[in-house]
Amino acid sequence: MTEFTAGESDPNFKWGVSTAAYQTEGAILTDGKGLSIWDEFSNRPGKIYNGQNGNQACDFYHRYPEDLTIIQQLGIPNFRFSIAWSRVLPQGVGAPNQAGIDFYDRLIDSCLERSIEPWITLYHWDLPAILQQQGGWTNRDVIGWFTEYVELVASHFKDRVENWMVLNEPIVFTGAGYFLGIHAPGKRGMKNFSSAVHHAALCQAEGGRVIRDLHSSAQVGTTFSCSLVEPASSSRRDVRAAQRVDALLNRMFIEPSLGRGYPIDQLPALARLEKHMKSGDEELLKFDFDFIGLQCYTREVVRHSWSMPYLFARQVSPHKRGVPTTLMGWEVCEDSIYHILKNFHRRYHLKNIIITENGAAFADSVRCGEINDYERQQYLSNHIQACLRAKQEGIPLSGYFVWTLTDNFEWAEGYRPTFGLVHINFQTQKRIIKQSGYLYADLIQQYLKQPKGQNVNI
Ligand code: IFM
Repeated sequence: MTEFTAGESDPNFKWGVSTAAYQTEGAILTDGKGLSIWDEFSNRPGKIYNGQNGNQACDFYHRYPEDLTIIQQLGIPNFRFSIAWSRVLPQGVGAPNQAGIDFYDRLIDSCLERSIEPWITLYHWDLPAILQQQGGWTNRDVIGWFTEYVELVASHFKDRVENWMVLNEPIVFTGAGYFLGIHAPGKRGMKNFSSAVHHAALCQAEGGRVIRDLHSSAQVGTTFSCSLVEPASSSRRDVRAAQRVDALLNRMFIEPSLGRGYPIDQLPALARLEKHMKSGDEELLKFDFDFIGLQCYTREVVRHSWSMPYLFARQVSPHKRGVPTTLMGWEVCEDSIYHILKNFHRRYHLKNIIITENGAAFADSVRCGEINDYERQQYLSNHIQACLRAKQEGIPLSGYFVWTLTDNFEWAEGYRPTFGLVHINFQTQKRIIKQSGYLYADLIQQYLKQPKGQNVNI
């Protein structure tokens, strides 16, 4: 195990693990569930690595008691999962599906019985397919659809759930799903993207208001993917390119919620968003979140490029730079998470930050029934250490969640990149806890058992 100084202990620090409905649940048509855009997209030929799909995934729908028992066994106190909108509202709006609500009731109760705190993400990319037939996120009516969904879920679970996140990584589901077409629903182009972005930003704030109105003591947050963006050289053109990419990846969704509007000065192409603005929208985009969830995995190095429309920037790939990477091709760079925490705090003076996802996909091999995933252990301890260093230096960081509990369906990449603390044999659904799972358990134990305010060495 890696030794490091974790700074002053904080008994209220939230250690957790994160998952998402489509990546784990399976049971896509069970007990009255409606189809989502991901159910449809991943069953279209040529969309997902090796023709894979999430139809069964980790079968979490049926196996959640076993998975929660693993969380309990590892002593992980917090579990973040998402609700599949189409499981509770198969038509997106209208008649709720009682069996779907019952599933989340059982899941939440089972967490609480095991003293695991549930954290709900309302939207982790699986829009009901029927709503996509009406334009999905490009249709401003999505605000009304989303409000109805959030009201249903928040009013039903508010008696047992304190921690809520509205959206998961809106730049990813709008960028990959409505600009690049590589994620569901497979739409492309600036027109789709700009409308989807503005409506998602409005829903981000509206969802927050709905939860807070229904559940005054709730901790309401939302999550953003983010990466340290650095220029490939100190030339003015590369520095400007890095600023544009930073605006797109790190600023576009948080700034309107803080009342700063979209960062159009940094990325002029975002002026397209103004076409979708109606009077009063600046106000509607604002919401004072109780916490901001940051999800940081890597660093981006970029240079100026005329051939990339709108952004005029392109990534210098980690392979070209000769740096270590994960199975996603992402650079391993714990400085990124440290600087992201520092930069977000310096820029926005946030009152409460939680790392709601961080983790790594590496190839695992089962030997004598065990998985000694050395690279993931290194990755996690280095990243956790970087986070705790930032906290020690005054960043209001109150939690850290590993992505993810079990290996699962990694979107367009299928089951190839394995991020889990727990391995799954997808033929048999047998679970094996990896060494990284035990390392994380150990680290949490060491950290939490230190007397308050005392320096910890983990
Ligand atoms: O698997 C995803 C998750 O759904 C959102 N954040 C990044 C993870 C790894 O790619």
